Amino acid sequence: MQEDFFDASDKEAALVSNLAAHVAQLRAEINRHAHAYYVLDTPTIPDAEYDRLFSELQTLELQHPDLKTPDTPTLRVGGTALPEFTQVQHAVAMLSLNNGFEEADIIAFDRRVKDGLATQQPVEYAIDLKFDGLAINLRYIDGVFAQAATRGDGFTGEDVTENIRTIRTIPLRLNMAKPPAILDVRGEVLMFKSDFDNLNARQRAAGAKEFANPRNAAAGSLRQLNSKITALRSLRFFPYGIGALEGVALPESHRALLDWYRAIGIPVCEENAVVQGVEALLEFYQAIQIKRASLPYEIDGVVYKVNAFSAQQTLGFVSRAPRFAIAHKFPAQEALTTVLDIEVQVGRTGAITPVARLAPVFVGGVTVTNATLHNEEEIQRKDIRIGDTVSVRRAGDVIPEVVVSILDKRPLDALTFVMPTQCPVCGSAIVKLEDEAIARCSGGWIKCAAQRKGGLVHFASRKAMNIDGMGEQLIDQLVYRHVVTTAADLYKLGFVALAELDRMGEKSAKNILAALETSKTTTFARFIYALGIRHVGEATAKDLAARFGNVDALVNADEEQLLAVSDVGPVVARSLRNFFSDPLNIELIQQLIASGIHWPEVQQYADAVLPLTGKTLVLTGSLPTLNRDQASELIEKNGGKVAGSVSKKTSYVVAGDDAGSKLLKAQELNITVLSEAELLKMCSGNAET
Ligand code: D41
Repeated sequence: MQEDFFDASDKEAALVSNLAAHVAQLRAEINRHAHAYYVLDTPTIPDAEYDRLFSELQTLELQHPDLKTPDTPTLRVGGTALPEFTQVQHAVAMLSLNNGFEEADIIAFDRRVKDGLATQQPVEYAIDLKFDGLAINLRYIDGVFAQAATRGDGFTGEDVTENIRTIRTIPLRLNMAKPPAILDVRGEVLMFKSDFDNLNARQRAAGAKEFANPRNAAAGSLRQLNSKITALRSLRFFPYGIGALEGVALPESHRALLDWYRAIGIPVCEENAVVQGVEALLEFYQAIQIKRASLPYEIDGVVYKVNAFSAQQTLGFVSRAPRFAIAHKFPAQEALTTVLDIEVQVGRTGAITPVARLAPVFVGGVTVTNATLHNEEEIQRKDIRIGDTVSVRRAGDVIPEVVVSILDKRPLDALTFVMPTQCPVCGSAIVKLEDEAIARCSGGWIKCAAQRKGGLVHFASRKAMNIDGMGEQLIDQLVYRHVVTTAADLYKLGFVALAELDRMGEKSAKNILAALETSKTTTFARFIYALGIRHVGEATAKDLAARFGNVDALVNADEEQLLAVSDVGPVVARSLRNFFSDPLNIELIQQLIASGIHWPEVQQYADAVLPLTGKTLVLTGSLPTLNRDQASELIEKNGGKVAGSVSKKTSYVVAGDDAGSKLLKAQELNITVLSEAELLKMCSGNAET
């Protein structure tokens, strides 16, 4: 036997070296899977198998501490808490960046660059996104991650090595045969929007404080003395520059540097560009602003850098900022202002929404004077008081909201908001059901003008009765002048009453009357939806129309019959019964129909079993002749339902050209895929769309 050739100590040595090889192999395997999972977003093995490999490595390292290496992935889960952060001197100072806001600032920057380089030719610039995160220096010694430090004041930062080690996309060892003796990678640590939302959901569930925005969450996570907490926070890193470098030649340009980073295993943000001249900078700025909301992370601008390092060197620095780079910032999305008052608004269903009246503040490109506070609980949770200085946020077309109250700035006489007990519009009692966060005015539309107004706006809206020109402002006047009380009154409006209103000429009055007339020809589904019954949205209205076919059948349906409709659960059924058992609502319906509202007779599921009755279809790609609306209408006319995504409940997927992931999902789930021709054939005889 082989063993006879070894003495005892040889045997031990062989076992240890086998073990070392095994541990190294295990580590390499884990790194490979982790890279696929965290960097490439394409997992290569099931999570459970990964966990098994990981805990095997942990166990082996625990039993044989000498086999532990500084780049082992097990260190990524965090370790013991630090008493405090230690200071780190940066080998090369971390500069700051000058900011520009206007095009003129950028044109002036380009002018200075051209002057500095003594050229009239368009300059080659590299463009990066400006991440709203924290600047960090990563130090690699002989290719192994050795230290990470915050920017601090640019000269001295804090040692956050163990926290940074938990960031899965940062390689612990560079992917290169001959690594530099020293490499300082500079970049931004940030949190993706989705990770931020998940974190806040977890904080909420744990009763812990939520973070105001991804930047605060990233900063808070990085400043944890206990890296185990940081490890749970899904931070990311994107490089944007370089500090010290020893033992390897510096790439020639910013772009070449990023390409090199990518090659040695440091993921680079792919939203970047190299362009010639200042016009192209401004074009990129415009284009990225449009894309901004759909990016998975938050940015607060873009950064322009002269691409060639030689030119960067020629330009040099002014005080601590480079002359070769400038940040082109977006208008602020968040700004500070004071809460002048907190009032409540009454919606269509009586929902009472507290609204902060604010000292006017310019944010996200507009002046904001109001911000929603959602509900009473939200005000308590965020501890917002009248008189407080608050941070207000407005992103894109989103309704402005109060993010956080700045407690340091709270005046002594700040007032706590008290939810009124009576509706500010009609004086009826405000009630709050136990299971709802929302308080409501109990007046209903009869007593409460705000609810009447909301109900009428809904009634006239595009997806309901689609009364062209009957908008909020017009309805506001009609309601507050008591010209109109119910939806039926709209159809009694005459020329004189309309022409008397503010901002209403003869022509507009005529147009409104014509629009009212046109709206009378409608569908049963639209009519049901227009009634504004709580919990009855467009889809439920369509189901109800198809199931009951006419007003009498719907109004007289009992709870059991209502529950038989797909999508109608106990809450919706009860809401429908409530609505139809109120004689005033029945009178309203009768008046509306008497005024001439009508619709083509509905084919009912119950009477005729249609070709697609009970089937759910999903559309994907572009069909040869039908557009999306036409295809949906065809399917619904034939008793089918159209859903937005493919699931086990999908009966058929109708696929056209350029069908995407829905088609793949259908194939995965073994769902029959139809062409447009096959769909038309199934519906033949019922295809009059
Ligand atoms: O995304 C960023 N926040 C960002 C910051 C970026 N994309 N590029 C940057 N480039 C530089 C130079 C030009 C000095 C290499 C920066 C910063 N600096 C920077 N961030 C904080 C201070 C300086």
